[in-house]
Amino acid sequence: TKSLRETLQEVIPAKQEQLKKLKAEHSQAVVGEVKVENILGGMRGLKAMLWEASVLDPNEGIRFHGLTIPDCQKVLPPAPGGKEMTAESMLWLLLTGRVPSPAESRQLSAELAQKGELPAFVEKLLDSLPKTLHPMTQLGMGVAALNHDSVFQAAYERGIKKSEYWTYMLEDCLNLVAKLPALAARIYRNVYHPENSIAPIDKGLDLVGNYSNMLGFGHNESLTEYLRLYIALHGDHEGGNASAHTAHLVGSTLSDPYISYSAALYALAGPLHGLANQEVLRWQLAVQKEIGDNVTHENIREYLWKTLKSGQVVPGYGHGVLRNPDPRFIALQEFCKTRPELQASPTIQLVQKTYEVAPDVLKEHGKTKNPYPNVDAASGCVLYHYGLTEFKYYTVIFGVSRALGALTQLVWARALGLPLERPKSYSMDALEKLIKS
Ligand code: NMX
Ligand code: MLT
Repeated sequence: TKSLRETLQEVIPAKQEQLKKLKAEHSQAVVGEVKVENILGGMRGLKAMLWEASVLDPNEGIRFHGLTIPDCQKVLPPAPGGKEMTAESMLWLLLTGRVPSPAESRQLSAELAQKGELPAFVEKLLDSLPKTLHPMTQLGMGVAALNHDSVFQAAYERGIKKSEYWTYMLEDCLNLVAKLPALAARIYRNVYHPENSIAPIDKGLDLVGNYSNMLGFGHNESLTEYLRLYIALHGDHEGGNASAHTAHLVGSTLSDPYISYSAALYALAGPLHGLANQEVLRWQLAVQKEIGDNVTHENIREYLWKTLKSGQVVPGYGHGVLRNPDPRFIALQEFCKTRPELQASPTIQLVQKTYEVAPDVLKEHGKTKNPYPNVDAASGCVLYHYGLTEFKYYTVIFGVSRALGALTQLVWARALGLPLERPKSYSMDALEKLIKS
């Protein structure tokens, strides 16, 4: 059994070599063009970023180091007694490009559990926040405050060689991943269940097992397994999505991973990005409130049109890159199919029925390039069914997960010595001049 650090030490030199070769032999190769529509259209489709851990195909969906979601479900080790891949297995794959053995994955679980407690001042900070402050705002604040103990920042101040950056970065990143469950669970407790105490970290459990325990759902094995799948699946979605890209941009200034990831969380907190899972539940509850539990396809069709005609987007549908149903949505649906109690749930049935109607409505509406569901269309409904009904909290769970990919890239960006990100911008006047020239 190798440690994560030893494995990374092993794989980094080859990647550094690959980058050197790319620079030396292909720096001037053309891989695309920049059109005015890219500049005006949120850089959609522009090939402009290096991102190691995953690549998104518009039709097929995400691959993590070449592995599809079903591949990962087959090969990544689950928690002892469970079936779903753990966050640790996914993190190991994202960081190293290798599938960990069960022993390696468990070793990482033990390390994270060891590091999982929060500093007292962060607990105090969270406890002092008003309950009415959105849980995502609180999460970003807690993550930023953890930079008090950043080893990267301290080492940078001391003066270290560029070649050593990644080792300090890795320590901070593991520390942050380890502390996210305690941070996120404390926010849940403070905002929704102040009467409860938070379970202590169990050193024998995986990261998500502990998270579920701390949220107060540890007794519900089905929900815990769902959370494992959810957190592994949301871990990375290549580099261009708003949260991952933000972490990468801020990290490129050599900010430490805590403040880089805090910034990313505030990108995730927007309704066009991660907050959509909260919005999906809000939308579903509004449908159920208006129509009751026996919602027909026709009812949904009407409600979809009502949403669209009032100028709002249908949350959970559409995507900046994907042009097919999101395989993460499919994986979450498959999870539901394995459990009869979920199949019987009106919330989960509504997700399925909406999926049967919405693509045609969106096609007829004619605006979105992708009329199919993204992951957010399904992710909240299982949580809701099992009693985690506080939907303003859902994006926090996404935030615990996205750290896996965003922090992986920060380690790789420092290992590869990637530069400060600084694209060129133009005013409309300057752009017109450029077009004429
Ligand atoms: N409902 C209604 N209209 C939509 C939708 C939708 N679900 N998706 C796209 N459109 C509209 C979009 O607003 C735009 O209209 P306009 O020309 O008036 O500005 C037009 O269709 C073209 O947009 P696209 O090029 O298809 O989509 P884009 O790449 O700009 O945006 C999303 C992608 C995901 C922001 C967009 O599809 C959306 O707003 N979806 C709903 C929110 C959502 O589910 N977000 C979650 C994404 C996944 N995540 O977890 O981050
Ligand atoms: C994500 O997981 O980040 C979302 O699907 C958005 C994206 O990829 O643009």
